[in-house]
Amino acid sequence: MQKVLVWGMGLSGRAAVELLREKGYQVYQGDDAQGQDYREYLSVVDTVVLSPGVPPTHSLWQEAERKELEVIGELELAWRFFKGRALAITGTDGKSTTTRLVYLMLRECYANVEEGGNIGVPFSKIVLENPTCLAVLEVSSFQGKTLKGFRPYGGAFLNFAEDHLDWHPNIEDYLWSKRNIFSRQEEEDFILLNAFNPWVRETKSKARRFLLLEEGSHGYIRQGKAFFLGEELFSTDRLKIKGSHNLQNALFAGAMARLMDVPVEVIREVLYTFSGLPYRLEYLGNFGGVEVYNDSKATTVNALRSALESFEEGKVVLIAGGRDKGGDFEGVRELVKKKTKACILIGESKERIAKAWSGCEVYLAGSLEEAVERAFKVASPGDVLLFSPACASFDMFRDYKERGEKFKELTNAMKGSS
Ligand code: UMA
Repeated sequence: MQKVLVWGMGLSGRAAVELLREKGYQVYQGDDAQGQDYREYLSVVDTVVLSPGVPPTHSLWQEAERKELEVIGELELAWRFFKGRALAITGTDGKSTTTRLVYLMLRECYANVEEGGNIGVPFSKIVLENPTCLAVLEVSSFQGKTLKGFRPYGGAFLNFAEDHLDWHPNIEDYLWSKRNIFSRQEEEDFILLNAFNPWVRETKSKARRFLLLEEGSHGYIRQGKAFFLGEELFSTDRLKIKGSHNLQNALFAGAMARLMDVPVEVIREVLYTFSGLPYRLEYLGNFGGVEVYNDSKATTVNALRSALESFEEGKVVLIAGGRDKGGDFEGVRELVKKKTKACILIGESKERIAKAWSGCEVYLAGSLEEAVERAFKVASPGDVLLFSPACASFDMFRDYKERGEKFKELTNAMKGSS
């Protein structure tokens, strides 16, 4: 690696450029949104560093491989300059919450811990500023696909379900990209796997394997108590975060922290005080008797399923829809029917979802604003207003955060007017 082209000037790309410059490499950079053409660089560089958003169908990726240039992602680039230990957390859902929990637990016991990767701070930025730290990394499948030397000391593969089929060519590629995160682990490393999910369970790694969730496996939850390696980790009724998926996240985080020698008391303290990440089934409050939850981060059908399972039957007024990522909406029809009183659908996918949820009380809305207004008309005191889109946000918003903020703003305005 001598002359490098970095493509995509978002968070990852900018951090990669800074890291490479600091290390003395000759760096070229570009971004499709700025109308730049990568072709002029391909005869000059030997390595291409892609931002995670750049898909495998991108002609740059394909042409670079045809020319036998090395193609890596920003996370792999950072790894090459990293001198500390990394913990990698992945899964279709729950990875940000688990990453944050592990970080909060480790921070109490280690002097030099950083949190980054898909959750927010690019790994390249961490490596530039603190290359010997213990890095708790959320790793996405986009980042996983381009890893070649990355070897996390500890790993957690939380769950796996269909997702991101607008980026990965097929589900096999999505699974391969997740498994690739752990494929270079050695015997002294460890990996935590979801025992119930066959795709996860069969992940190959030389590391010490710990299976979680199934009763009788290394860690599980029974009668309101979570256990790992025979030791009681926490009581489920003391957690502030809602839903069975969050119990699983808590178990994975606690088990990972325990394997890093964090005392059980510290694990409990963190779990019993953590109230969740913004936009992930975030409780916004009671608005005229209606409990409002902001789950804008739910970009998959699976995340919607987890959210719905957290509430009582027939009480939920659901707002969903956005850019379709190829999700199986038919697969949740019965659950939607059981849990919701009404569904208000928005975005590009609203007609498709309405068709998939035939038999449910469905309204179509032209904007999120119209949807929120309608939701408050339909909901009665004692009901739950849940915004859990099960779709990407890019048809109407910059990202799920902007979408979540807009929802917060709109519901607050309704509170003001009620
Ligand atoms: N771009 C191109 N060509 C493309 C695609 C993008 O030029 O084909 C350019 C865009 O014009 C833009 C830049 O690349 O200027 C954006 O790059 P990016 O989409 O890779 O985003 P970053 O800002 O670098 O943020 C990335 C992650 N984004 C994605 O994976 C899409 C962030 O995860 C992550 O927090 C950040 O790196 C730091 O590590 C976000 C995400 O949505 C939260 N992740 C997905 C998810 O969680 O579902 C995987």
